[in-house]
Amino acid sequence: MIVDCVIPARNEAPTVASVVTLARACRYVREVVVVDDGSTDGTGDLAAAAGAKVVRREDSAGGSKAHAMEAGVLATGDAEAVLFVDADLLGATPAHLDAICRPVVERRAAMSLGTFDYGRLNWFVLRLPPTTGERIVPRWVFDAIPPEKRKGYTIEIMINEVICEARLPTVARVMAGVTHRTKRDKFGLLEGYRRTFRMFADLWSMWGVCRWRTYWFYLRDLRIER
Ligand SMILES: Nc1nc2c(ncn2[C@@H]2O[C@H](COP(=O)(O)OP(=O)(O)O)[C@@H](O)[C@H]2O)c(=O)[nH]1
Ligand SMILES: [Mg+2]
Repeated sequence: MIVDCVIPARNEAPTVASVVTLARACRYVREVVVVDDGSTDGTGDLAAAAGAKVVRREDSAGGSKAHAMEAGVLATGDAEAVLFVDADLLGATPAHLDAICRPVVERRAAMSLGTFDYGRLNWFVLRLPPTTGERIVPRWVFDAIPPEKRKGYTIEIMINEVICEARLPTVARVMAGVTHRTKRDKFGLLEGYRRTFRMFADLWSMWGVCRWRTYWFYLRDLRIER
């Protein structure tokens, strides 16, 4: 199975190079594509220097994480599956990404994902509707999301919807020791919380749009691996 890695990145200079290096070291990944939305901190150049193919969306006024992922999937050409990884990961190793890929490459699952390590809360986090950016899906899954549903931070919920409404199995695991630079780290306390609030408001807007049964199918067909 040909797997390419897509990394959406906007102003992620402190971490993007290490994430590209990490993704290139994943044994299942053929090519690493970074989609940079007009970063002002050299993110694109750092990604290219680390060995990524960089897609630049210069005029990204209407851009979002979802649009960046869409451009990344397009740039992967003939990849059969896409591993999405956020550009702000801390503490991840190639083994974490290998473990995420394996269930899909071995065709034991249609979607496989890793969640951040929340310690004692992991049991609970693993059973929430997943919003994690670290996941692998067959390319057709992304293509099946209607264009009007590819926006902002709700894109992960839309991926879940395609998988779960097709009654396909997911494997989830905790990425031990992995976290990310939070919006507070990136933007400071006030702006960080403002952006986090906006993201949760986006996700909240899915209430009534997404059906409860989708979550039920998710839990029913979920396998948690260590
Ligand atoms: N290219 C691009 N990447 C984005 C955009 N918004 C978010 N990202 C990237 O998507 C990933 C996840 O976003 P982040 O803000 O960290 O969300 P969080 O992890 O849920 O707090 C990071 O690598 C961001 O740089 C965007 O508009 N364009
Ligand atoms: Mg993040």
